[in-house]
Amino acid sequence: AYTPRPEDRFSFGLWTVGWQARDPFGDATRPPLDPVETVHKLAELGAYGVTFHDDDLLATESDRAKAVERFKKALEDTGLKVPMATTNLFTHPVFKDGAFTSNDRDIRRYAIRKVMRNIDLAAELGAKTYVCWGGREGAESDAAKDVRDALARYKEAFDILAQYVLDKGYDIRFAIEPKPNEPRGDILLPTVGHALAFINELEHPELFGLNPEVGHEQMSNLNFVHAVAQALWHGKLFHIDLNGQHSTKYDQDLIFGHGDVKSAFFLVDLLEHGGYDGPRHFDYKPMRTEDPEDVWVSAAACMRTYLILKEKAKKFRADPEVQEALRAARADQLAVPTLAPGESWSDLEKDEFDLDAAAARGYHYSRLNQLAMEHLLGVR
Ligand code: GLT
Ligand code: MN
Ligand code: MN
Ligand code: MN
Repeated sequence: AYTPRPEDRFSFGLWTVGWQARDPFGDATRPPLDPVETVHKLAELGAYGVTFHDDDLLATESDRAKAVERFKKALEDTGLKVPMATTNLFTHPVFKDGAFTSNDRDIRRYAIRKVMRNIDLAAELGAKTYVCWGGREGAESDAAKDVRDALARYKEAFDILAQYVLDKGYDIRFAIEPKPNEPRGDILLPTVGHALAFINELEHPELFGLNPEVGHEQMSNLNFVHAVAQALWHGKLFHIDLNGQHSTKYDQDLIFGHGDVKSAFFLVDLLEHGGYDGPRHFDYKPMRTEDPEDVWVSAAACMRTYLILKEKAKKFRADPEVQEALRAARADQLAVPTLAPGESWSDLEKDEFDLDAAAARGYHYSRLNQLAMEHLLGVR
């Protein structure tokens, strides 16, 4: 029952399983991984798709044309899809002060060119979503740049890229990925909320949505389930990066569910019952302690955990006691508009209301929450 199938729409970035585990204190602990091998392994494990940065394709073959040919052949041989692609605007030293928001104009122009070039490949491979994670767009000092100018340049870059996609006739939408810090001291568009507000200022807001990542909101001590729910409510959940994180420390990129498991449970419940039909994309990093075989164990774990939580969420929703507890909490009443059809503010003045009785009513959330815990702990 927990065997992943392509219908489950699981996808992985080449940079996830391919991470060589270099960190600020130590060298790589694993050899480079050939993208062709990744495609075959992911297909064997039951994944649906693979995603990539322009530069990821060059992991073991420096000739771009050759690398693309080999990658395409692997996709054909396995049937794996490319639902999303993205650009590396953070590794090369040229991006040390940002890409779209670098103080240097020629660097900003180069960055936009680099994205355009990879959008062509993304379109060719059938990707519908183009992720933009601005990891280097930020600063360590408030003296470094005027944030208002930086946001104006950020907007300018996205307006240019939207026009590029429209002029080329590509069926691609952009998904902005927020993150509060790391690698920059402070990153622009740090949370889902900041990004949602920013999108409203763009020339083509309809082409822009979100790619929220579990750990990135949790690094800000925010509730990821709430962030995703709000993105859904705005019609902006274009894509999602699933992983695990233990609260407010460095970006851990753990296996999905290996951080805050209760949040992971409610997240899967939301994704499965909230109308999200996009890929379930894992953006995790196999731990530095792991060898090349462990990497595939960790990839399989992400998918298996998702499927386990999916089944638990389904049982939770179907449990008559849970349904009863939800009614007792009046959770269903929240979906009822506060004014009846045809009513206006003047009708509120006619209400008879027993303030003390209303204040005395309990919501019985302890029982509801315990039922969720028991489903999660496997005793129901
Ligand atoms: C990088 C980052 C991720 C982003 C990737 C997309 S790159 O690994 O840490 O969160 O999703 O650019
Ligand atoms: Mn991360
Ligand atoms: Mn990451
Ligand atoms: Mn991510």
